Amino acid sequence: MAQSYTAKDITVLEGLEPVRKRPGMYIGGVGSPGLHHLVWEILDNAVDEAMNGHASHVRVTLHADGSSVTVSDDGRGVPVDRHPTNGASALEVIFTTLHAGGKFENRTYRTAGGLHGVGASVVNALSQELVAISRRDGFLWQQTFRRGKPVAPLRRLRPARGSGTTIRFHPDPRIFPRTAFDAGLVRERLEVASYVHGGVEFVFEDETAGAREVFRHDEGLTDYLARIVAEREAAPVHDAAFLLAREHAESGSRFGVVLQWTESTDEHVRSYVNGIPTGSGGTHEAGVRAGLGKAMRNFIDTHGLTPKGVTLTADDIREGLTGVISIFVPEPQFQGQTKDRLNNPELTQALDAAVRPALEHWLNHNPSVAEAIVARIVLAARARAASRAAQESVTRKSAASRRLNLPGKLSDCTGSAREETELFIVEGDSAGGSAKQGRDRTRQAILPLRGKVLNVESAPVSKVLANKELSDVVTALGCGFGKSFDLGRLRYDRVIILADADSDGHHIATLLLTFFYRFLPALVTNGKVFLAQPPLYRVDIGKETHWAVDDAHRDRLLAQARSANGRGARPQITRFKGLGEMMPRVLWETTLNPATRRLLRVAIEDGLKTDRVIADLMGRDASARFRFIMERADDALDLDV
Ligand code: TSJ
Repeated sequence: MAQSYTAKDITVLEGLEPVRKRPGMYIGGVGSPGLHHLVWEILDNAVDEAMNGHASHVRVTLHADGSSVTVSDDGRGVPVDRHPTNGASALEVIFTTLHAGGKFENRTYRTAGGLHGVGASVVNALSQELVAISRRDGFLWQQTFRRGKPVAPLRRLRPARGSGTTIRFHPDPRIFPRTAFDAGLVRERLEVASYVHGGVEFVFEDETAGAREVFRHDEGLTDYLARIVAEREAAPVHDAAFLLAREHAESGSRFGVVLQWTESTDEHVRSYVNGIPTGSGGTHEAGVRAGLGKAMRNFIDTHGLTPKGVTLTADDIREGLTGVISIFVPEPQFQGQTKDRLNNPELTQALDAAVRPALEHWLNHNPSVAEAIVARIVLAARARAASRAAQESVTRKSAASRRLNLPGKLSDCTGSAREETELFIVEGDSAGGSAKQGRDRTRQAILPLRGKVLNVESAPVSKVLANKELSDVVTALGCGFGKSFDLGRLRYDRVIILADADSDGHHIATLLLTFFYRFLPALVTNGKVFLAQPPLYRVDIGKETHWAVDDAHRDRLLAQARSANGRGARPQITRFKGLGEMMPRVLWETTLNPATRRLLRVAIEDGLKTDRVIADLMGRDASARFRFIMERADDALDLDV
């Protein structure tokens, strides 16, 4: 469609002062992205000319001065005819008028990055100097601008063959704090352009480094995909890639999709919008995925290719998929923190609707390829099922090994049956040591408590769980905690608190009882909790040894001895400072041995009342704690278990 361009197509809108006043409004900022935006803007014009079939070469030169760049193409040359009313050339209008209308605004593919209508005039406005050259109509035409203003009218220079446009500009240091271009960034952009605009030759000249590179890929996206697959060292599952390219003239959009399945376990799809990478994907990627998924499923289903017992997920279908999606749309909308996600909603449906039948058609016409891809997908599904099974078996194992996760300081009993087993929770390491040596190891376990036991009465659950001593108790018991409590998982028949017979010991016992009552009440109501009764005194009368659990008990023993043998041998009384002082044998005889010991079973008579009593005692009055353990425990007890 041969269209001719004349100056009358251009509508004059505005001067360039606003651009210099607020550059950020037009290029996003004056930092590096803004600076490079100038290059992309000019480059886009040349690429457009190439995409419209009028140019085949685009060249970008970073000059040795480090802060000027030239972009040129071998297209038709920017029009130079005079505007009928104001007498200015078309070229001058293009460079001096903001939002110049006419053909230029209808340029099919506007630059991305969320900035619209940014044109050559913006670049000109922000350039210290810009020189525009158009070769056209047998001559070379040139005009120079400073900060957006023409230095002189367009001049016709010497006669010249061929046609094309060459623009050199120096970003204005009054606008940009840094005017040096990033060669790597420009190079990358040109390389991608050479893939998404297959057949166009892009030359990158970096005079600052004395380097020159030519990028040209006649097969465009297909070449790009081959390179990605090779770089990733992913063996392709099939030879020829699936390629779909479409152009929609009315909406001014076009897209290319190229896909290939590989043996890699990842999915690797790159997408671009107007030649800009969309690293976070977006609506275009979603559309391709949807269409692809439906096409594969439909193909697999209609040919009955799913083996029995295998379910295919979307992830299975895309495992090993490598692809490139490139779309060009007039008004891209970007989203996200880094603006690298496309958000035009209409594109999902459009791409889905295009990819699905095309891919199905391709599969149906390439049966051996289709077979290889389906085999790959089934393999992915099987591998996933196998890995899930392995995962589950690991989880089961870890449930079984929970026994191995018992607290390190627990000396567990060695017997395998739970009947008649006991867990002694012992205050202090040395007492724990004596108990460990003195116990019946086949059925008695010892858990020494070292640190402070938290008063749980007013503590939040999180704090209770964070308390090492209490969490060790819960772990050793194995029956869970709070809502997840399960008496069936209790690892022992009885839980016995073994504390010193002094007031500190009572305090510890009280704290533990409070904890049980608050967080494992079923343990108490089921009669699983006991208090051991270690002796406070050893009373030796002649050859006999007696143990007294408290002062009254001692006095009774002494009275018995006096009445039994009159003057007799003088009784020897030893007061134990703590359990740790007791010989293991003694501890066994007096406290651990089920045949001779006395235990107090803890019971709850009245839940509500106990609740209040515990709250009262543990919440406030320290002296009452002692009473509680002595009185309550005593009251509520069956003795001699
Ligand atoms: F942006 C720019 F103006 F600075 C610029 C434009 C920069 C560069 C590097 C290239 C171009 C450019 C513009 N290359 N080719 C063109 N083509 C036209 O402007 C053009 C030529 C002829 C006709 C026609 O209808 O005859 C129409 C157009 C748009």
